[in-house]
Amino acid sequence: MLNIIGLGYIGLPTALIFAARGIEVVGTDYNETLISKLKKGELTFEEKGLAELFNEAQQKGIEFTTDYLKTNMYIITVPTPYDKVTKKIDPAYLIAAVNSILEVCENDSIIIIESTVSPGTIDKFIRPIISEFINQTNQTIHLVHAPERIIPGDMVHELANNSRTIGADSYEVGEKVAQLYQNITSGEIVITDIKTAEMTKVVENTYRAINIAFANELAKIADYDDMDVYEIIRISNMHPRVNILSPGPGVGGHCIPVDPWFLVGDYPLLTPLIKEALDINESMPAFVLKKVSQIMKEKNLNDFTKVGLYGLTYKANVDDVRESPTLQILELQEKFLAHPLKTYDPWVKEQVAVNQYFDFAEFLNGVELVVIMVKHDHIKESLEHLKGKIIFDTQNTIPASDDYILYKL
Ligand code: SAJ
Repeated sequence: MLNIIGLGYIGLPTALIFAARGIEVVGTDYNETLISKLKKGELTFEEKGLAELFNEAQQKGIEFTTDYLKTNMYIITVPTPYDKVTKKIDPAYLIAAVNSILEVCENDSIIIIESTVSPGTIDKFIRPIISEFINQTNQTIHLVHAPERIIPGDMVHELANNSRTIGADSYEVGEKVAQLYQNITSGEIVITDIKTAEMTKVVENTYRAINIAFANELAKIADYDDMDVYEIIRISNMHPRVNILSPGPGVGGHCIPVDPWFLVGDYPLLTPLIKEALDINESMPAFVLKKVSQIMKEKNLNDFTKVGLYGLTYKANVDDVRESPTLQILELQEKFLAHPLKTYDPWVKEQVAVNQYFDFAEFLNGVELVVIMVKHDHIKESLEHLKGKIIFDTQNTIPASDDYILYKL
């Protein structure tokens, strides 16, 4: 039996896919409300293909509980938050999960950590707990790091197809865990040591952060000298070895704006490129605000109540608002005691911003400048509602039209 600890954005889909593929799974979370929802068959967030996977997992008998189960195989998918000031990881949830597992697990258990951690975290915080337990009980416990790789918006497909990294202390244990993951993915499974596995995860997200930063810097150059950054990227990408990403209003989510800071924090003198890239990405919300104020001046719009931010999530077609560029803009405004701009997001049903609307027509009412922050499919399907408006499309998502005045990043 496989006990999966932490049923959030990563843990829930992971538990469901293992169960759907015929593994006996019990999902554990300390949040009673979440567990009672799951027991009733209600999903806790929206994700393509997740409802179907939930059905399959239920048919195969998946169980949910707030307890830790006695077994010999655990996967930990708890959050690993970071301190916003020091940028250091907070391993408290991870440590708590490991301690709770040790209270119930069988001898010779394997504890697989999927949560993202900074390189060295397992050696520094987790290994000492395990060593002490082994000394006291004479039992054997094996630690494994199998960093998650799935992208919100396409999680179910990626769970079933991505290649995986298994970091273990011995090849035998790595092989056993690789066999477990073979049940869910058709991708290649690579076995390495734990520290390398930790490092690859952070490196993968840092690679993406740097490439997004390059696109963002190009957007600033193009803006300064009146060029079309999208045309420049489109043409450059025709070169067989060039693949520039898209500029945007900032980088959100819990991974790409966060993980690279672990490297900057641990190796400050060796990471000038990474640090600069992160600073560029973090400067984008302020850049958008500056452009908004320029557009307002150009159009003689001197009333902020006539400006609305469309999109609160950190990217398109998900309901996740963590570190979203829109929330960053609102924080910036708050810092300067400015009245928060109107916001609307078709995917966000809970209140996350002060001046948030839940009805698109009400949001648009009185708004003359709509800033598209997120390229939800919804906005592309709602073009007729934008008639007569000024649009600042930070995501290059809607076509030029005589119906509205269009500005781009
Ligand atoms: N973004 C841009 N321009 C782009 C691509 C993305 O500005 O060209 C922005 C997005 O709008 C968003 C942010 O970057 O605000 C991050 O979005 P994303 O779709 O690139 O990635 P995440 O954060 O949803 O998921 C990433 C993935 N990592 C990589 O692609 C290397 C995913 O595979 C990881 O599992 C996930 O981080 C994680 O949990 O670490």
